[in-house]
Amino acid sequence: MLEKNQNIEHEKTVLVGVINQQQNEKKVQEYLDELEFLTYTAGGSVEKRFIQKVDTPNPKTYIGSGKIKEVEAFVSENDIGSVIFDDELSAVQQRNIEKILRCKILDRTGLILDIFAQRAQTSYARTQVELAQYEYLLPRLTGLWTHLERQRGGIGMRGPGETEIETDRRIVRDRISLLKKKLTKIDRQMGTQRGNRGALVRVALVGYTNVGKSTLMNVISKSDVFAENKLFATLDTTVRKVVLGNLPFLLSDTVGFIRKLPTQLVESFKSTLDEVREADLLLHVVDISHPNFEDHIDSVNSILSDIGVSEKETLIIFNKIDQYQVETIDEDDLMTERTSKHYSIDEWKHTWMQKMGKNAIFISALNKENLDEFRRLVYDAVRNIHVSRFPYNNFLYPENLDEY
Ligand SMILES: Nc1nc2c(ncn2[C@@H]2O[C@H](COP(=O)(O)OP(=O)(O)OP(=O)(O)O)[C@@H](O)[C@H]2O)c(=O)[nH]1
Ligand SMILES: [Mg+2]
Repeated sequence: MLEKNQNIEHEKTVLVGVINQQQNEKKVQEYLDELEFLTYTAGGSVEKRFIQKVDTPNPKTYIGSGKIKEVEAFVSENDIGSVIFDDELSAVQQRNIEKILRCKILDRTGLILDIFAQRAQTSYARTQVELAQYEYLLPRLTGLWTHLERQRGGIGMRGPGETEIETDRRIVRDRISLLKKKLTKIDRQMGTQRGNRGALVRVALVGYTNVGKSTLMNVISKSDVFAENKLFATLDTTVRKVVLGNLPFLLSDTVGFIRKLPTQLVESFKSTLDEVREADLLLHVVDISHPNFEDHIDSVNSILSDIGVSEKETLIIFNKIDQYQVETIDEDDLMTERTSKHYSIDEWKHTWMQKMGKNAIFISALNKENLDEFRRLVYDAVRNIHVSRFPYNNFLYPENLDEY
């Protein structure tokens, strides 16, 4: 499904998902599609998916014992390096499964943490990720992976190494409190920096990972932020001064969100997310060409409310309209029910205009479609905030961006 880089040897993996009351087969497949993209981002290739209907997870092995045997046969016949579960495993389950399958066992959280570790560029991002990894490890310190010494390295093995894991919880706790102190200090510095930025209106790009936030940042601020078709391309926040007409404001691009973003990450990325928390205006970017974009909107909104910013003024930016594909129903097909999957872009526009009024817009950052309209919308919103703050200089900024 995903293009694979021929030059890199991908670690072979297997994915495991379960069907239960909360998630039917279709949902599980969608979640596994995303897990596959995460795996690919981490440097793995997916050889097979195992799905089982599980009403109550087996306390020992999460999935049933018959299914585990099936997975085991596949793992040993196909030289699999990691088995990745979409759902969170307890320490006990992880250890038991590992004993049976004799390869690395990861869950979604562990995989996301691994990608973050791989992607963290600055020492600040690295410190934040390291803290999150230790907090994830602490309850799992049960001699995990100690018999896997021969297979060290690869997915799930970046970051805190085995020596710490084997020795003592206390060392990990000490390390956690040290990292926390270090972060508190950096947080304070970052807070001061943000305070020094003066009275400029602050706008933050937010959204699910891979929706095009950095691409949009680049086209509107003429900057050069790293963007690519993998998950979590951006970990560090970039802030740029943007001028529309002659109205200056600050635009920040930050880490993307994902379903079940590990809570450890949300906590340790506090300062990165402060940029969002302290913004005057949010641009919620959505990839409308993604089949699950509505779920993505919900995930983002729920993370926003977790970090305490649900009431902020928000424009919703539907990106990638160039890539949007509508599902069609054949004329003679009388069985398929027409759902939102069959909406045209115009129908989506109509739907969202009704929900959000003028605060929704449809663009392509890549093909630069509708960007003037986008600039006008952002200008209006920023101008309103600016003028309400500094009523005495509103004459500086015409009501309409076109009047420049
Ligand atoms: N077809 C199409 N692709 C786009 C558009 N905008 C961005 N992309 C592509 O989408 C991929 C992700 O873009 P990014 O800008 O890195 O996305 P992001 O939201 O910053 O992602 P993270 O930093 O990983 O959260 C890249 O391959 C972009 O080229 C668009 O309007 N149309
Ligand atoms: Mg980005």
